[in-house]
Amino acid sequence: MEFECIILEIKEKVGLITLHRPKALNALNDQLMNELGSALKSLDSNEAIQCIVITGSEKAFAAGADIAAMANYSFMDTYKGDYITRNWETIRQIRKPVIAAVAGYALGGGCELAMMCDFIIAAENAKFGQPEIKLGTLPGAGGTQRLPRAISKSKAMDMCLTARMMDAAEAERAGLVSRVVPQEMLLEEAMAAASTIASMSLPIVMMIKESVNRAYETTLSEGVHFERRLFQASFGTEDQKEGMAAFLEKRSAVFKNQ
Ligand code: CO8
Repeated sequence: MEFECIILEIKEKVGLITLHRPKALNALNDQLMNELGSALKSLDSNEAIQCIVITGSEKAFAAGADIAAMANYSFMDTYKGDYITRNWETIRQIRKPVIAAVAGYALGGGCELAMMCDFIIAAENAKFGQPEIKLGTLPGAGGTQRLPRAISKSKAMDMCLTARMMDAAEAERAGLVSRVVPQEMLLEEAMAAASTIASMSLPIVMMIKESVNRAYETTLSEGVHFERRLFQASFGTEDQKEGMAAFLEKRSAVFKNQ
């Protein structure tokens, strides 16, 4: 598939997706979300790929859903036609880790897209916000649900109700992002993190992603039970034998994804 709104590159075992609608600060329209979904699915099913990075430009990761595209929708358009929302859940089906490398604005749907990734590495100029209230609407891709889980109810309410932006330092303090790096280091840092993950056993990586995500969907005791089963399952892999043997033999493990 030819892409117009994203750039897809393969760098060794890492798939790099760059959101690319520079004139609209990477506003997320239907075409972009279609292309993103299709690129993510193709990377997920590509056995040579072990980790995925999504990034934007220096000025904007994404300034939100495309306001021009949705301004005139009626309730029936959005409800019956499922316009706007229909392409947004694909990323949740991806089993390999997805890192968001965010510089500049991550607003509205842009902030929500970053939060749907497994973790966020931010450049010092990153700004996160849910300004939908200023447009007479509210976050529609999980902002009101994922923000409270990520940064507490108080800060989530503050951001969603006042539309104020959070800078990278505050986002790191609040736990929204895992690390903040100088802007010129952003892609290097994200790709290095992705390469580190890609050097591990892919089935184990996928089990860890599944298990951490379960923490958001269930009770502590169910989550711990789920984790225990996956931990036990890891002893059925060749990679566990290799990882532990390599430690005992004081050498680097060579994982076969088996
Ligand atoms: N949609 C469409 N176009 C946009 C958007 C957007 N979200 N953001 C910026 N643009 C366009 C501008 O219209 C402008 O285009 P043009 O040059 O043709 O006039 C161009 O990008 C550059 O923008 P600015 O001139 O405004 O640049 P500034 O540097 O002055 O300002 C800002 C940057 C602060 C980021 C400003 O552009 C802004 O406030 N943008 C809108 C931010 C916003 O409100 N985002 C939330 C959108 S609503 C949303 O995301 C709902 C999510 C629901 C998802 C549901 C799916 C399940």
